Order: sequence, then C-alpha cells, then structure tokens
Amino acid sequence: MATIAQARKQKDSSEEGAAYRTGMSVADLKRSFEENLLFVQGRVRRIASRNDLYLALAYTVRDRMLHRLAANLQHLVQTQPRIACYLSAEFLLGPHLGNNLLCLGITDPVREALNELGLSLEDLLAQEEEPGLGNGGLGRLAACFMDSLATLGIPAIGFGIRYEFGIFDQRIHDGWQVERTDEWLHLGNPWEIHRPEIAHYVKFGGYTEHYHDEKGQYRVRWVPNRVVKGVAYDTLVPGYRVESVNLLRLWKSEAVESFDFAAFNTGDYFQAVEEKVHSETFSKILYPNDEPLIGKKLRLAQQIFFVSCSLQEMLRLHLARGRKPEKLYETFAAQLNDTHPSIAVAELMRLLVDEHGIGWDRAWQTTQKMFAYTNHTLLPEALEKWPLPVFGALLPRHLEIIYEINRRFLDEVRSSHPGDDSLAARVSLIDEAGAKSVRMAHLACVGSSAVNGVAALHSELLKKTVLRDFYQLYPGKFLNVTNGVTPRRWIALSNPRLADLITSSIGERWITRLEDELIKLERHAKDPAFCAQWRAIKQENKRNLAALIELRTGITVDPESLFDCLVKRIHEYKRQHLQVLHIVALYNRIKRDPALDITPRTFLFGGKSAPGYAAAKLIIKLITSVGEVVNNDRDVNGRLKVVFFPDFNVTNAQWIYPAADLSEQISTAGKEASGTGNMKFAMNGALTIGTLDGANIEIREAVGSDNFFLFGLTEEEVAKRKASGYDPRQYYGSNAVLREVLEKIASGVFNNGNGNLFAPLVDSLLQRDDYMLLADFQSYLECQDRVAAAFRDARSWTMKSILNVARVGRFSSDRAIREYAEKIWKVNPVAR
Ligand code: 26Q
Repeated sequence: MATIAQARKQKDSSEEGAAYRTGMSVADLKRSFEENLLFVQGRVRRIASRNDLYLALAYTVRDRMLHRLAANLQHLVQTQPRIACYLSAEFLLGPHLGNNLLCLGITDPVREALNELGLSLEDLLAQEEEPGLGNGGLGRLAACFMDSLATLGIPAIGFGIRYEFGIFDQRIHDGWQVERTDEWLHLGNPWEIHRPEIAHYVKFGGYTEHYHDEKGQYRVRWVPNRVVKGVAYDTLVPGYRVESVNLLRLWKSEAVESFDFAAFNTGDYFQAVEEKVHSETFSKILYPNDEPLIGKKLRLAQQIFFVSCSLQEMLRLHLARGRKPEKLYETFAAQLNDTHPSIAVAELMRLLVDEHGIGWDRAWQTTQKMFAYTNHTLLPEALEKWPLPVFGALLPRHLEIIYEINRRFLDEVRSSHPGDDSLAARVSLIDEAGAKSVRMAHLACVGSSAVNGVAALHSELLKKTVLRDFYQLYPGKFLNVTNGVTPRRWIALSNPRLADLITSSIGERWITRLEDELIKLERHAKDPAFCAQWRAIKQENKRNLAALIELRTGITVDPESLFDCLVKRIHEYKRQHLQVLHIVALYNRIKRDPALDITPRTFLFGGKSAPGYAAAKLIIKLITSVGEVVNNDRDVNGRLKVVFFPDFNVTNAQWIYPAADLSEQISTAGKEASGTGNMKFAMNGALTIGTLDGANIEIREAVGSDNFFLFGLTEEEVAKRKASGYDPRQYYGSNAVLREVLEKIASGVFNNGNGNLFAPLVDSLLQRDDYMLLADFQSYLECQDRVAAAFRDARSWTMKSILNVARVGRFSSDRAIREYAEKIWKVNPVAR
C-alpha cells in the first residue's frame, strides 16, 4: 500500500503548486493536518480537544477527495456519460474516516504522521459519531451500493434526506430498550459540504386549477398552501484505490424565507416563526420503523420532499447539458429503493407535464424509462399504502395524476383481459376495499421498466405472491438481483488481520475482484500453518470483542467459547426468541445434570426494536432476563453466557462480524427477503446456522451443504402447514423439552417470579405462533447440537471457516452493482 502512496506523492508534488494540501506523503499529511487544525478549526495543539484533532484529520482526508472530485467533474462534463441515481430514504453509511483512509490508501502514512505528532489514529477513529441515517438492511445496502458504484467507476449520485436525527441510540435499562435521540451533528460533520446555491422548492397541500393556456392547451396549476426549500448537502464517496469519487446528495428542508413577512407585518410574529420551524421538520428525523406505519403524514411529506428535490436536480443537470426534458432518461437511470421514493413516478409526470408542458404520452414513456423498482419485502403488512384523505390533502395534484395513470393502466388491463373484473380491482393503484388507499408498490411497478427482488427465492415469491398479477401482465419486467455487501468495509476495514493474511496468500486483487480471487484461498484450507494463522486471527478478534463486551455490559465472556451471534433488527419473523428457547433448553439440561459435558458458548444478541413494537421490546427483555439468570447460575459455571450488546450499529458491527464463530440466520422460511448480515458473517469466516430463506439458500449453495448448518421447514412446507390450519399446541403437547422451556419462561423464573411479564410472548406462541417457532424448534435444537459437536473439532471447523470465506465471493456488492448496471441501468464504468 505504501508504494501506491509513494507513487502518488511523486506525481502530486511534481504537478502541483500547493502539493502538501493533496499529497499523500507523511510530511504532506502532517503539514495539512496542522494547518487544518489552525486555519479550519481555529485551534492550537495545546488546547485542542480530541474532537478538534479528529476534525483536522477529517478535513485533511476530505481535501484529498475534493481534489479528485474536481478532476472527476471535468471528466463528466467532457464525456457526458449516463449517470445512475440511487433514490433512497435511507443511507446507513457508518463511520467515514477509516473507510476513506482505506480507499485512498493512506492509512499507514496517516498513522505515522499522527504518531510523529504524538497522536494515535485509533483514538481519532473512535471520536467519530456514525451517521445512522437508516434503520437496517435496506439503508445499509444503499451504502454498500454507493461504495461499489464508486469502486467500479460508475458515475452515480445517491439522493436522500439529511436527517438531523438519525436512528436512535439504544440504551438498556433494567433489561429494557430505552431510546435516546441521535445527535450525530452536534460536534459538526466534516464530511459534508453545504451547497446553499443548490436548492429546490417543494409544494404541499392546497388545491389545483384546470385551465386552458394562451395557446388553447389544457393545463393544470397547483396552488399549494405551503412551500419548503430543500438545500443540498454533499458527501463524497470515494472508490477503492481509484481516481473516481461519487456524490451522496442529501436534502435538508428549510423555510423559503427566514420569516413570513406578511405575517410579520400584520404583527403575527409567532405564526411567522412557527412557519419557519415547521418547514424544517421535513428532514428532522428518521422514522425508526422498518415497516410502514399507516397514515403518518410527515413520513409521506418526507418522501415527496426528497424525491421532488432530487428529480428537479436531475432535470437541472440534464438541461445544463443542453438536452430536452423528455430525454431525461438519456442522462439518468433512477433506482427506487423500495416504495419509499415511488412517489417519484407521479412527481416526474407532474414536472414534465405541468411544468415543462410535455404531452402525457411522451412524459409517460420518459417516466417508465427512467425508473426501476427494488422490492425488499414480502410481508403484506409491510407494503406501503397511504389513505386517500391523507394523500389527497398533502398532494392533491399527485392524486389526480395517479388517477389518470390508473385510468389508462386499467383500460389497458381490461382490453388485454376482457371480462376479468377482479384482475382490474386487484392491480388497481387505488385499493377500494374499506378505507381507500394508494398502493405504492403498484405505482412503482406500473411506472418502472424493471422490478427486482433481492435474492433468488424472494424474486420467485414476488412473482407468485404479492406482485403476481403484475408478473402475469409484464413478465419481462421482472428479474432478480441478489444483494451483496462491500468487502472494503466488511473485510478490509473491519478485519484487517484477516485481510492481511488473505493478501499474503493470494495477493491483493481480491478486494475489488472478490468473486474471481477469493476462491484461491481454497487451496490453503488444508495447509496446517495457514489454518493456524487463520485460527489465531479469529481468536484475537474474539479477545477484542470480549474486552468490548465487558466494557459495555460488564459481562465477562470466555474467548475460547463458541461465539454464537444473532445481530439484526428485532422482529418476530427474524425469531430471536427461537434462540432464547434453545438457550433455556440447554439451561434445563445443565440444571438436570450439572456435570454434563457441554460446548461452552457465548450467545451474543444485538439489534434495535422499533420504539412502538411491544413484542420486539419484550423479546429484548426476555434475552436480558434469561441472561441474568444463566450468567449467574453456579451450575452453569460460566459455560454459557448470554449477552445483549447494546446499540447495534455499523461501528459495533465492525467488531462483531470478525469475531463470530456462528452466524444465526433463523427467520421463518419465506419471510426474510435476503438478509445481508448473513453475507458479512460468512465473509469473516463464521459458519451459518440457518433456514432455507432469503440469500441463505444461495450462500449454502456457494459454500457447500457440508459447511452450513441447515434446519427448519422450507417455504413450501410453511405455506402448506399454514393452509391446512397450523396448530402450535400439537408441538407443545408432544415435545416434553419444548414444554419445559415454555413453562419455565411462563413461570417467572427469569423475572424474579413475576410470571405475567412474558405471558404475552408465550401466549402468542401457543395460540398463533405466526412465525412457526414451535414447528421448527426440534429441528433447530438438533442442528445446534451438531454445531456444538462440530466446534469441538477445531481443525475441521477452521477448514470450514476458510471454505466459507473462499466461496462467498459472489456476495460482493460489486457483483450486484454490475448486474444492475448491465441489466437495468445500461450504464458503464468511465474509461480513464
Ligand atoms: C416505510 C414507510 C413508513 C415508515 C417506514 C417504512 C420502512 C422503512 C424501512 C419500511 C421498511 C424499511 C426497511 C426495510 C428493510 O430493511 N428491509 C430489508 O432489506 C434488506 C436489503 O434488501 C434485506 O436484506 C432484508 O431481508 C429486508 O428485510
């Protein structure tokens, strides 16, 4: 790595005047750092806080990325390539500093420069507060995709919302989740560039007027009752060791004027101030739910806010190329990350028809060519719908447009399927049953040229279930793009020792060519020396995590024990409580026979619950309560430890994946669209215990069934049991182990005899068991016993671990992005 930096240094110093500002040598970095501390931060070393020092370093790194951006923009203007736009309400980036150093290839020289100044890079890395602008998988996927786009040299812009408060910080009080507001901006954000001159206006509410213009053309004017301004904030997204830098452009909402002068002059000062405060709410806070809350008006307002700003911005950039508005798709391809930005279909129609005077048919062609839609869920309750009154009051013009799109669409459906009235009702953009609502997934399907799921099973199920009718109507629109994750953050950055070992055995090309290169590790899987190094690295990662666990929770865990990890958002369908049933079953075995020879395990849980999701919050309390008892039981004697790691986020995840032995991917088959944590674990050498769900299926195919612990019903079996009337009590009646587990939880043993606390959980399992924990319990238990036995054979376990890593190359987000680029966006990497 140092050699690249040296080469760059020579180039930079010979070509530039103030080379130290962009140079990569230790001396240049040191000088930049010191100057930024004084001239940007206004601090001298003697009184500088750790945050001052962190900011000075961040500016030093940012300078170098801006230098690249300048060259990039020039290139873009000259070559005018097609640009991919990723529209997403969430980008869960994680901390920037370490990643940017890695991508620029200056981690070592920066560390050295800081050392010479008597500072530690690790200290400054720890100072960064991560931007948590997402809930979980969907937001993190957007971040991985931005990384891959930049690394592949594909010109791209991510568009989203600059939330002032991201996902809440999770604390655990008395075993319960408590939310704290995320004040990620309070010490300043050195990575963003405020662009006050890049702003767009977004209208809300009011009414429409229909009229004929001076040329006699039919036109619609929207008279809103509120207008807010969206201002751009840019974050640079560097690619790995490449010259290109892409942009993440996030919108902040502001009042159009700082005061409403009319109100001010009539003396209504407070109304004027209120107006300003209200305008800022659109980008105030990320909704902390990972499934929609029906009817939250502000959430819909956030969606139109960022979508409208983004589309207006695309039009501005496109017109600046001297092109016609109806050719917008020639400059941009826009991906809708789930339905959250799907109002874009109606908004682009409005911009083209109402504001640019383009005829409906032409505008519709343009719109369909522009958009593609990714679905991330099959759960019917999670499909986004907006009640008509809410929608119509906020977006009266969009509702008219949606009615017109729907009228034309249903005409087409009726003429291609005459007599099939129920089809028209099923696919309509408006749900007419009960309280009427707008179906956002239908809008996205109709307005897009491509629709994809995020894993093979998920894409198949989409065609069979929630989007079945659309598949029948437009089979050619549907495709699968299995998710991927970036090996830069999830291996190179978070597991540097493993990355070094891989590089020393197969060279460094794997970092950008995961699928082709990682497989070369296979030949080392039987080399005892290599296996020993592999194991030593895992052990060191486990010791580091053990220290962090102790710091955060006070719980001591044994780094020699099996690190069994289940980290993801807390959801009933993800079945964190199935693992709890397993733990209680083990506990019961020990209580019956304390001398039992069991494989020592650390059960690590982590994940946030939506603040209003009572069952998920109770699952957290159950985990911590069982932990309290198990961790302190003399009979257990430290052989089992149950840890709830608070505040699972990107920063913490970077410590957890590299230290895992076992990855828990135990959702009910057919419920998890893909999962991406499953990929991160496998890339770090954890073996998976999982169901045939989401991308688990493809991971198992890739790593081989011998290297994957499979259990549970298949999706088809789940569907069949549901259809024939699933009765969880059958399992309760016939399985004594299960009965003892549930009775113990219900008895209050885990909560000082307060038997009622977990009653809602136990009752729901016994009465409905929507996610079929009881049906999968026995299979899971037996599979976990196989895991425990396998872990005792360290040599064979290590070999499986190596094979897992060697064979998961296709789960790189680079592969996923190549598929989007080739099959959907038709964009190419820039040749330079
Ligand atoms: C929508 C409207 C109103 C309020 C909230 C929402 C909302 C917000 C976030 C709905 C859904 C989400 C997030 C969904 C999500 O993260 N899905 C996950 O996406 C991953 C990436 O494709 C998959 O790997 C996971 O399987 C899927 O659960």
